[in-house]
Amino acid sequence: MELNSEQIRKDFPILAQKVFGKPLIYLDNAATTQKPLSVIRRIEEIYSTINANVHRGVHRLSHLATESHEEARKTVQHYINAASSNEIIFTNGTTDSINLLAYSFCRSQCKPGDEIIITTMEHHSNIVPWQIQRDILGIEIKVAPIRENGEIHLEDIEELISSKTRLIALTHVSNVLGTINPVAEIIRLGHNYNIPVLIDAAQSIQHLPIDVQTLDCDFLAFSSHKIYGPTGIGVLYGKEQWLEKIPPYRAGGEMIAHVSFEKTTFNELPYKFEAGTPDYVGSSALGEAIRYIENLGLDKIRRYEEQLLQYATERLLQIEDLQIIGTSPHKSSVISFFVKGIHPYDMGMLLDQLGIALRTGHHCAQPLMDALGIEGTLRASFAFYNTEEDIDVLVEGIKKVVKIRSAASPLPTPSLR
Ligand code: 7TS
Repeated sequence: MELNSEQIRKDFPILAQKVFGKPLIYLDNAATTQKPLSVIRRIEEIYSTINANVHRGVHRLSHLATESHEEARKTVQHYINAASSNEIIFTNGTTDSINLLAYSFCRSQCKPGDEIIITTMEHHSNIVPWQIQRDILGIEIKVAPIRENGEIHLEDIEELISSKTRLIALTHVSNVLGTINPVAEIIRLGHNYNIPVLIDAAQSIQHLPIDVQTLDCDFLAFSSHKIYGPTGIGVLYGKEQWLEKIPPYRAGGEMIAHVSFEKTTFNELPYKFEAGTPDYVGSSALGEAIRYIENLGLDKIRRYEEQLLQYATERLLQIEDLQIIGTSPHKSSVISFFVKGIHPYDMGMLLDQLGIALRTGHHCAQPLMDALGIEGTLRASFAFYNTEEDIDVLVEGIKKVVKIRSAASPLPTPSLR
């Protein structure tokens, strides 16, 4: 049985809303996804029944809250097939996960002159944390280029590898181009040179099956809010031998074994990296979101979203002067585009009036925009609750805006350099 999007939409109350009197067409799923009722209800249920701080009390509620939090860790472990739940560190999102790794990894594994390889298509959160460590520690960042159609090629990464390379950090799926990178091959390449690899899975965890043991990645980061879970919680997966080797990032309660004013020893994994009260409500709700996806079936989600991508690509390309940025045959359900003569921001504002939510701008990937020679794009990104009718409304909306615009005095194309 394929996905029944009409039935699924009933699980997402927000989608039934009207915006400016028009039915909401939510096409900003790469920014954040909407939440199913089961996730919303789990949050309410925890606060209504078992709320207590975790790992601290002997009392019943604390025990139940701790159980819920640790159960969620196991749910994440099984979802990405990690070897142990000790390898699942709860953070507050992808950005936090990468900051943790950049701090802990660079300070323990890098000396001045060592190199980190990233790519041109990284989100700022996989650029800036490395730059901060670069400036403190005197390491260097090497950037793999992208090809014309928005792909990364293995040989371009291999060319950057040297005896000083300490880590390769790249995104699985580009949040702008939609490109699905050949991460398995890149991880193998890294390992041929004994270089560990971090995968930023912020844009893949909700679309593609990920098995960290088969992939053999050393680290992987993602955010709950992009996989139908709540905001404020995310995950850093790390191979146990790596997590044992690198020092804690934040310090405080929970991450210690013993504290005296002279000396402190740190807690075991995963708690060594989880200072302070964790977001046990968020982790539990993330677990619920994963259960929701597993019930639908990631393979069905993938097939459905591929159909949407294909349909949207074909329909959008029928619009005169519309150009899609990112044309790799290996794409996830993200389409960046612009229409010649219309600034993406203007287009986005006018589409908003029609109830259509999509994103405009540089999408936190300014170096990619520079490489492409543009300032920004419009971006439509799809989830399994979107339909072909949503895409039809988008296409009609764009045509309407083009018509209004060409009736007014035509703009130059400020988005193009
Ligand atoms: N990495 C990638 C590839 C992303 O797309 C994002 C967020 C992040 C990291 C950071 O995730 P966060 O949850 O820590 O913020 N991307 C987007 C986007 O494309 N539009 O809004 C947020």
